[in-house]
Amino acid sequence: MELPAEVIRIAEYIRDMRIRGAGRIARAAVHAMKLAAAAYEGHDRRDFLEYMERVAQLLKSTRPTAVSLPNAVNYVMVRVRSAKTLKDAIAAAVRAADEFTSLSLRAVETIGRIGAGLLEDGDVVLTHCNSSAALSVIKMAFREGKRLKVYATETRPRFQGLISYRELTRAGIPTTLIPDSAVRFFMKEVDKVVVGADAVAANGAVVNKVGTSMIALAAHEARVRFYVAAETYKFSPATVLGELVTIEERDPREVVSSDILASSPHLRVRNPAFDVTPPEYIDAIITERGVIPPKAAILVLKEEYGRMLEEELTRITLDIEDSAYPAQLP
Ligand code: RUB
Repeated sequence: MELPAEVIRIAEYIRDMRIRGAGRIARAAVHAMKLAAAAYEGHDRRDFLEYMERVAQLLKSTRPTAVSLPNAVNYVMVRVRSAKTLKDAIAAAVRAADEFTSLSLRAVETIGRIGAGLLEDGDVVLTHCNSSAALSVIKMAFREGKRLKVYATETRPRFQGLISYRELTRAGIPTTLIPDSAVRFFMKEVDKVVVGADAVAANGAVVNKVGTSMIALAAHEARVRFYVAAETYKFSPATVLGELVTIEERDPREVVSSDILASSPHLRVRNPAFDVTPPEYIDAIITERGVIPPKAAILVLKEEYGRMLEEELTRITLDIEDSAYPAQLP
């Protein structure tokens, strides 16, 4: 069966960033899976599984960095695969998608409540890009009566800082937009930095919008606290096994116009969308389970994906045994 047009459209919207931000991407993906399951017209469980695997693949292929995306898709697929009948598998997809969406929205809200405790009355906060989790912290602290001022970086080349500026201003928070390159200039006025995450690695390193690691360096130099707000479904199980998070490189036309590119045949442009901030530059990660030091990321992963990781390790061990030993046996 062909994939429904609406599912293909959601995948396109994620790829071209009309739907963006790690949390929103994850929720849009499970919504697409729910639509796909409800639109299935066949009569065979195996055929349905194969169809849902194609949906999962399409969604996972849209953007490579936000780990929330494969984690969300896998959340649904694990439940779909374990259903015994076609009817149960369809119902499992719909239920899992709804479950994920509500746990995700609740997590962002809880992060706001927990993180607000880290901000104090009178704080000047700097944020980068546009993160629902980071803004949830700032907005909640403001709602609690803390008088805050925010610097929002413009976030070249896609200017997501403008979205943050609008969202914070709408909430009544005095916000100033600054060029990314002015971060160090303003850092002496800043009390705390709060950013989001696309992925958190097992060693506590955080992958977020490109520029985040430079902000962390500037904060470190000025002894300004640097907080990351991240739901636990942004923690990457694959990094426990040593895998690196893929950094997306986007079209050079996001950096310079097609006209300039066409008239400058020797101009080379690179456009990484994310960078990695080492755990040493992060004071704490605010999750819906509580505030943790970055080095405790491995514990969150163990708690969240313990069984899955054990299965993966067993699979790898078996693969190694299968492939390596027979060659050496007589
Ligand atoms: C968005 C970005 C955000 C994280 C966290 O990048 O880096 O900081 O995704 O966002 P892009 P949230 O605009 O390229 O998707 O807290 O909303 O999940």
